Amino acid sequence: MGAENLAEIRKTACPLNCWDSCGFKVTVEDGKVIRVEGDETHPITRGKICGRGRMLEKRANSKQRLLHPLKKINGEFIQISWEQALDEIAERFREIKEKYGSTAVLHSHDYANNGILKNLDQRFFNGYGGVTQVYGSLCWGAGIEAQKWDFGNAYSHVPDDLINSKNVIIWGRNVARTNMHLFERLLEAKRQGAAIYVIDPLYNPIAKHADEFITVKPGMDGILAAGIMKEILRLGLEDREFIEHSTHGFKDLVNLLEGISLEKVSEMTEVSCETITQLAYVYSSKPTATYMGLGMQRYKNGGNTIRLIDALVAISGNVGIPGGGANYANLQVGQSFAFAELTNADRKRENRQFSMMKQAEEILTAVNPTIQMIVVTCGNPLTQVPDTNIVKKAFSSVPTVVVLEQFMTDTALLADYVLPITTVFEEEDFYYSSMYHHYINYGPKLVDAPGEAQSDLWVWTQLAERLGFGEDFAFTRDEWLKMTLKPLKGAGITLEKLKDQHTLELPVDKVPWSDHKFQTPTGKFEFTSLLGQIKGLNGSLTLAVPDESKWNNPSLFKEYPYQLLTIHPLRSNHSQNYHLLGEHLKLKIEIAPNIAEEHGLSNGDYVRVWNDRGEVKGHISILVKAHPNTINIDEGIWKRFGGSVNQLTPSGESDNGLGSTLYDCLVNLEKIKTN
Ligand SMILES: Nc1nc2c(c(=O)[nH]1)N[C@H]1C(S)=C(S)[C@@H](COP(=O)(O)OP(=O)(O)OC[C@H]3O[C@@H](n4cnc5c(=O)[nH]c(N)nc54)[C@H](O)[C@@H]3O)O[C@H]1N2
Ligand SMILES: Nc1nc2c(c(=O)[nH]1)N[C@H]1C(S)=C(S)[C@@H](COP(=O)(O)OP(=O)(O)OC[C@H]3O[C@@H](n4cnc5c(=O)[nH]c(N)nc54)[C@H](O)[C@@H]3O)O[C@H]1N2
Ligand code: SF4
Ligand SMILES: [Mo]
Repeated sequence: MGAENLAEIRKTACPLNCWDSCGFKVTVEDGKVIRVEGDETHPITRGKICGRGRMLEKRANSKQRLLHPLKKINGEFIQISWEQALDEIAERFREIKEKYGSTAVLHSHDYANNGILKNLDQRFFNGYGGVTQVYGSLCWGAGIEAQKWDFGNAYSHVPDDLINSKNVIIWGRNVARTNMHLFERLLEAKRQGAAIYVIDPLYNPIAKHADEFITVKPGMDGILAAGIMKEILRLGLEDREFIEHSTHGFKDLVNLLEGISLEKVSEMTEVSCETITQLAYVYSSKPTATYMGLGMQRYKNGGNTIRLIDALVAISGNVGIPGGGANYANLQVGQSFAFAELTNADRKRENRQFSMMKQAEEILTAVNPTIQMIVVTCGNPLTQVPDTNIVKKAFSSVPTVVVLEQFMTDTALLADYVLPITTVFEEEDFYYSSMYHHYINYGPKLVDAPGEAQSDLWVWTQLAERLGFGEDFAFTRDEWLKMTLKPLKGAGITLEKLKDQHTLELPVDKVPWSDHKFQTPTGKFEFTSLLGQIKGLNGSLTLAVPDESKWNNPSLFKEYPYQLLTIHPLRSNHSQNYHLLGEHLKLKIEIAPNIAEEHGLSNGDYVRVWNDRGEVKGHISILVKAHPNTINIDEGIWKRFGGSVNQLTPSGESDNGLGSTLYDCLVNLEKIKTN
């Protein structure tokens, strides 16, 4: 019998934190995953996946996988048994709670795995009594909060609705790289006659397919939206009916727009007046869909940026109509599941929160209690959290650091205990993303984990037993999965059906807000936000600009004249694949042509990029059509390959407090003489 006959093809799903949440067809042979492909029956994936999805096979089978629990003794890791690791960590938990209180433990995490059961970490920490948690998001926090202020929630149209759009604006979303199935649908829409406009400081691959590419100065999209709104109002193209009946605070918006001239908008955004007027006509020639990305809200003024774009979508009458929408995220997806029950929210006794962005500063300054232990799950803060040098100092200052990981990352290297964790193919879960589409995917366990790797859930179960609340975890995988799906019973979604069909459509609103009933305090779309005011913040729209800019910080700008973007890498989800891409990786520094001219640089030249926070070195690549004075270095790079780029980035919080300011970053650059 040939080897092929032993191979079996199984369906599962991509666990990566990504817009697309794909369905997989995986070939399993001799107890190993040997190939990962796209499921052609999946309504979004339609047989195609990206390189990151295919690389999951390499991740799972890598020789670099962590196989045993490790403990650091005198600066060196030694292998210990699970028994010893769990006993010692449980003892630390007990001791810390007694001496300092449970919030002396910090749970530092991100969302590296979209499995629903990954949220059981919260159940563990709640059962323990409540730890210090991180709030806000490096990823999309400013924009989510902005849409909650405007609409009451952050909802997108379903992917199929794109077919109804006459115009599509891709505003700061690098779709060909980060959201491939939207990219494919855009090409289809274009073939069927839709016009595509791309607004971005970088000439990314979707820009190449656009009817028009509009290059904008980074961080200035809110001002651009204000200029387009000014033109819509001047030309009388606004949707009066919607504004009158379904919005709150329109007068405040008009006053704001009167405070800036079109010429000033053009000068600040570096977009011509003609283009701004043209965009006013595009928005009014309905239906126009706006697909916003997350890059453009990682600025101090990020909340206002998204709010002004929402306002533009609203006044042009594109809210709640097929083919329209202010599409940013789709929280309807995550809101479908029974989170409170899964995480046992009521069990929490103590509570303290650190900002996700400033977790390092907060660790260093915490009192009553100080941080005694950090537990890291589904995250790699040493490469992904801004201002790496402070993050390193903070994590090194804490007596016990426990990292649950698949690989020896920069963060794991700093740990006292490293616990080896399974990959997607080695445990059962279901996967979803609240970013783009509304289908959930089932992922069965396909192979055994190598070495002694165990699931996160197994670790929580073991620790809970040792700490006396084992009954909180006394459920089978089926019982957990059923628990999360309970609210969907009425819609006919059951675990049996999900296991059988592998992909199910959630009962979401396909064209959100079509009834014009918004989830805001006034029930209307709010130009002036009551929620913002209730939170003690400025609920009015403002014409804010980035923090690190010539307007807000002229002396800094004099020293550091270039804007640094650190966008998401093509071949890796954040930091996840760099160690698998080969040891000869070169850090690439992409620059706008004017910077190359000013410094006499050519492709391949070796340069240093720096600011007051840190520096990185790498090789020049000149980007055609990039906005002047703009630099990009892809994020996610490990220390050993010249990273992290977050050595340069600021740990600020966005205007509404919940997002990061990763791209609100000025730097300088110089050529390094290598001979
Ligand atoms: N290949 C790949 N795909 C991914 C990921 C990955 O790491 N790798 N990560 C996933 C995750 S977690 C996320 S959050 C998403 C993010 O998906 P995206 O939002 O598409 O990507 P980002 O890299 O966050 O943002 C980069 C885009 O924003 C643009 N941009 C930056 N600043 C500005 C600005 O001021 N104005 C405008 N108009 N545009 C701006 C950049 O030029 C770039 O086109 O991608 C997901 N998909
Ligand atoms: N400069 C800059 N920094 C950024 C960004 C940027 O654009 N620029 N983007 C930000 C964004 S959008 C995001 S979402 C964050 C992402 O930040 P992170 O989520 O921290 O980044 P990842 O590299 O995806 O992964 C974290 C780690 O989780 C591990 N992991 C994967 N699956 C599991 C699992 O099932 N269990 C456990 N215990 N571990 C697992 C992986 O091995 C990996 O080392 O980064 C942010 N940081
Ligand atoms: S990373 Fe995103 S696009 Fe790639 S396979 Fe996974 S879900 Fe699909
Ligand atoms: Mo993200």
